[in-house]
Order: sequence, then C-alpha cells, then structure tokens
Amino acid sequence: MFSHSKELFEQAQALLVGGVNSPVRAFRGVGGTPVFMAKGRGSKIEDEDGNVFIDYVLSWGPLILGHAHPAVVDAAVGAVKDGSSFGAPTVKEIEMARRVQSFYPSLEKMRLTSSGTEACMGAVRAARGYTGRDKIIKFEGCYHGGADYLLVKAGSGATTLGQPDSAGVPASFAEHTIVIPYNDIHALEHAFAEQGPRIAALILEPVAGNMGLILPEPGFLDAVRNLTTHYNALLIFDEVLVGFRIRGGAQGHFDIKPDLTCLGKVIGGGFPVGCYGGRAEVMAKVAPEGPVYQAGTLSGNPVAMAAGLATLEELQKPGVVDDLEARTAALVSGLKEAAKKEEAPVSFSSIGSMFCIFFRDRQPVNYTEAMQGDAQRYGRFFHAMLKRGIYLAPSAYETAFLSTAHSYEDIDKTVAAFREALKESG
Ligand code: KE4
Repeated sequence: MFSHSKELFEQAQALLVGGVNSPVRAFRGVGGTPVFMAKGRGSKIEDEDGNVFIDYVLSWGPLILGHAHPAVVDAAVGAVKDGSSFGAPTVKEIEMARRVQSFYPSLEKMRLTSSGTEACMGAVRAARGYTGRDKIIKFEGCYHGGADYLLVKAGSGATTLGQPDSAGVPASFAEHTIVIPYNDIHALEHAFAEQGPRIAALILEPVAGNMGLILPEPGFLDAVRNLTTHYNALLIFDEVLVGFRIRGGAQGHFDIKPDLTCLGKVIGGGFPVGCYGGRAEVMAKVAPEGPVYQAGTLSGNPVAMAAGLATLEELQKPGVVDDLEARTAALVSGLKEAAKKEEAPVSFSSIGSMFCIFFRDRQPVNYTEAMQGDAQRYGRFFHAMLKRGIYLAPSAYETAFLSTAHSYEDIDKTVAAFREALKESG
C-alpha cells in the first residue's frame, strides 16, 4: 500500500533531516513511514502510491476550502503570471489588510509576514518595545512557532517528539519566559503578583490547538484579560491556527479584545503567510514607524495574498461558514455515537471547523492531562484509519480540520472507518 513512500523516505533521509522539512511530518508520534503526498483535490489527498485519503490535516489548517479550490488556483496562477514577488508594496497587501480587519476589527494596524513564527516573534518584540519590559508569560502546551524563547514547554511537534523544551536554546534566552498551566487562573494570579510590573506580554492560544484541541475554561480568558490590563501588560492572542476557523475568531466568540493578534495559515490559502497586528499605538513601535525592527523578503507576497484573498472571499459568501460548521458538528456527533457503541475510552473536543479525538475518558483541560492520553493507542488508531482511507494528524497532540469540500459522504465514511479503527486499535 505504501511501497513508493517507503522508497522515497529512504531517499529523503539521506538528504533531509529526518526525511522531512518539519518534524511533526516524520510520523515519530505514530510510528511507521511518512506518506509522501502527490496531489490533492477538495477533501481528498493522494499519495505517491495512488492511495486516496479524506484529509483532516489540510496542511495543518490553511486549506479551509480544501485542496486546489478553483478560485484559489485561478487567483494564484493569475498572480504569478504577473510576477511572483517584487520586494515593494502592492495593492493586494492593502486588500488583504482590509479583509483581515473585516474579520478581526481589533487589528487597527498590522504587518504581514511569511509564517506564523515570524508573526508571533513580531508581536512579542512589539510588546516588549512598547512596554519597555522583558518578561513574557506563555502556557504549557501552547505552540507559537520556533522562536527560542517560545520553545519552552511548547506543544505541537515539540511535544510530539517529547522535547517541549528544545535543545540549543541557552537558558539565558528563556529566562524571561514564564510558563504556567493552561486554564490555571490561580497560577496566573500568582505569576502576576510576583512579576506583574516586569511582564511585557502574555501570549496564548485562546483556544489551544497544539496539545490536542483544548478550550478555555469559563472565566479563564476573562482572568487573562483583566490581569494583563491591571498590570499594563499586553495580551497577545495567537490565532494562527484557530483564526478564521471560529466565527469572529476566538476573540469574537469569547468577546475578549486582545491588544495584539497573530494570524497565519488560512490567510495564505496554502502559501507561506503570517500576520500580526492590533492597537495602533503599539504597532506604531514597529519599523519603519518605530524602533522595533522586523522585516521579511517575501512578507506580503503577492501570490500568497491572491490565494489568501480568494480564500477569504469564499468564506464570506452567505451560508459557507454555517454549512462548514454544520458538517463539523455532524461528524463529531457521528464519532461520539460510534464511540459510545464501542464503549471506547475516548473523548472529543470541537469548535468551529475543528475537532480532536482524545484517547482519554475525559477531555483534558491542560497539558498534563493531555499527556495522560493513550498516545500508543492513538498511533495504532491512526494507522487503522490510514489504511481505511482517512488521513489524520500523525500526532496525538494536534487538531483535526474540516474544509468546505468535506461532503456528508466523506463524513459517513469517516464515522464507519472510525468505528472499525476503534475496534482494531483496542
Ligand atoms: P508557522 O511558523 O508554522 O507558519 O506557524 C507557527 C504557529 C504559530 N502559532 C500556532 C498557534 C501554530 O499552531 C503554529 C504552527 N502550527 C503547527 C501545527 N499545529 C505547524 C505544523 C508544523 O510545525 O509542521
């Protein structure tokens, strides 16, 4: 079933570290050989052996319209025919900023980048530049990309590989990073009581998607907002992963206004992208207006802007998000029913067009509880689903995504495969 992927993986490992260009793709969290993908269309993705899968990874979130959506393909091809990059301002960047602001009014001013990592780095640096303070608070299991001082108790691939604190990061680089458990208001109050006047910012995933999908407990985000305001620290919502997958964003859904927001993934339509922005007086600190330097050769790239604009345009059409969320809810309720019939020790979380299956009898509320899930069983389950044509994240610590291309037929097939895979992986 995967003979060509196996050959290709041999070749890849001779040249590319771990045979991949991002660790979580290496299947270390589930065992076996990574599947080399050849093409995608709609909800389906096809590997180099010709196997076709219903795709719930969707490039880790960006492909909210599914693979190769005609509007996105046309926009990107049209843009690249006029030149792929200029290193100069373009109209598309203004259009993207306007579109982003229509979804996220809290972004009074913004800066486009080429990755979520750069967006998070830019936001933290702007916060430090604006406040003149050094300390930042992050939460265990939240992942904000690859900046040294954020790779501390990080989720996603860092946790998948069992290295939430990366090697190669000098202790001095992380000494200003305060890490506390997600959803732990008491720990939050204590951290601020101890360090409040020195805290530049608190950065968090308002809905955590990198230790599985973990929702904020009632009152948690209010506490985060009240404490940052009280101590004049800035609140940064990292919505790189959940952005545009929850109506109004997590900030709209929970009605909490952050000072800065980080975005990415969806706004690039599958091309490299990131964005950070927020209060105008904070962003005024960023070069060339202010002294906080941040730059990028391909920032606001016209091809990524065209693909992202086509994506957002589709999302804003009447009924599209309603339908996407209805299909997500239908899938999750089908999975829950199947799990009940199998009396399997699994729990689920979902919001907007995302969901997560935990091999744990209760939904975790923080990193420690997420780590108590049965990761070995998830590995067996992952492969049982894979051979039934369902492609989930090759890690127990990620989030699954739907696209507008996922059909009710896909959903029925997924639920049927799920029931079989539960039995097989037991
Ligand atoms: P990128 O630098 O990968 O574009 O974005 C970093 C990032 C920042 N913030 C959040 C909340 C994120 O989820 C991410 C990246 N997400 C992971 C998957 N959960 C990317 C997949 C990978 O690393 O290969």
